[in-house]
Amino acid sequence: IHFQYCTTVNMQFDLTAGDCLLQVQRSALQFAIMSEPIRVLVTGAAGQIAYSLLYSIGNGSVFGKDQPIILVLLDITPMMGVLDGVLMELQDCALPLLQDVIATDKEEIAFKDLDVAVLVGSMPRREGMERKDLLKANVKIFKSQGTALEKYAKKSVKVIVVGNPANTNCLTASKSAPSIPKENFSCLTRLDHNRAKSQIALKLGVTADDVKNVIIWGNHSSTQYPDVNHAKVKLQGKEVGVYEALKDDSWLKGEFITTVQQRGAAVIKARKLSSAMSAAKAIADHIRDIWFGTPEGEFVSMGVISDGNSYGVPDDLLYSFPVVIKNKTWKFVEGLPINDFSREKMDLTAKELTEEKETAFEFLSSA
Ligand code: NAX
Repeated sequence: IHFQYCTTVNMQFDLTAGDCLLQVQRSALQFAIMSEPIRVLVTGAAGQIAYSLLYSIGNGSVFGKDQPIILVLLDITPMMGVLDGVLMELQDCALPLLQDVIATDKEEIAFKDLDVAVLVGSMPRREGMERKDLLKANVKIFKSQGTALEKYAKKSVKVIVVGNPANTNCLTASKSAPSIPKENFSCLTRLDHNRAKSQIALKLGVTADDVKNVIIWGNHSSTQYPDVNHAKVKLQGKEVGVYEALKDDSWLKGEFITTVQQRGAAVIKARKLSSAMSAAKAIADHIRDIWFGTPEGEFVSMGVISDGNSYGVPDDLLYSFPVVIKNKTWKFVEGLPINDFSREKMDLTAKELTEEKETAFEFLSSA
């Protein structure tokens, strides 16, 4: 059935009264089905994470099967040839939801009228590069992209930062876009969250879906704290606490934590490339939850602005917390009891983020 063509002209002249009514009803249905397209930017679009991510966005797995999308791809000038190949492949996928795909190396084109910005591209750490040099290079990129968001994007834009150091890059972008609410910025710790879920599921011989409410606190770095004190697992149809189900405190307080913290490095060692498929899946999970909300009774981990949290994390840090999301707005999960073991680990990662922020801000004024 085609809903497109119910014009005033054919209603008046070409159709019988019955046909006309039917057409009008069909037209109304079309409006209900087809929403306005949203404009979604992915930076680092010629890179390996984007290569897995773009298909999920285009096929409706992120924003829904009835949400048309204008997809904007940004990368740096030397990568335009590669990006052209990605563009051709997206066209060849013949995805009905993709209304347009725009590939560019210009921020003023890329950031215009955005509903969603997924900032994946960043300066990678090269051999011999100091952490400070890496931060400096990224402050420059994320200040520039934050300024472009401020200038060109919708004020309602949702910004998801993936490029590392993700938390501090996200804070830099937010500071550079003061008219966009701070709450619209988040950084990806969902990959760490998914890794934690899977480690527990593997240990208990259940599926990842049977495990919920794990938490990643803090920085997306090796100081992150994967916490399962509040996590639940479904065993034989009943929900029980993970500590109670596993009865292996020394594993949970030792190897489990280091496995999750070091998982990225382990993937690089094995694959000679960093995580891409799992990173793209985590980005899709993160954005889908922002768009559609978290399931009742479940929370997820996300790097967000720490202002007003009740867990003793200093304000003005981009720190990963447990959050619930409704109507595209996140809220901290409140009132979880924190034991001494957790406190120490949460403070350690906050300290690292405070230091990263101070270093980044030294560069921010000069970038
Ligand atoms: P790739 O090196 O494959 O791709 C990065 C792309 O970004 C390249 O095409 C590069 O040209 C582009 N780029 C660099 N500067 C840019 C700029 N100023 N504007 C637009 N594009 C730019 O890296 P990939 O494996 O895709 O990883 C991308 C980023 O994700 C890295 O910073 C990586 O460390 C980070 N990750 C973050 C994760 C997280 O959980 N937060 C997990 C996965 C990943 O490690």
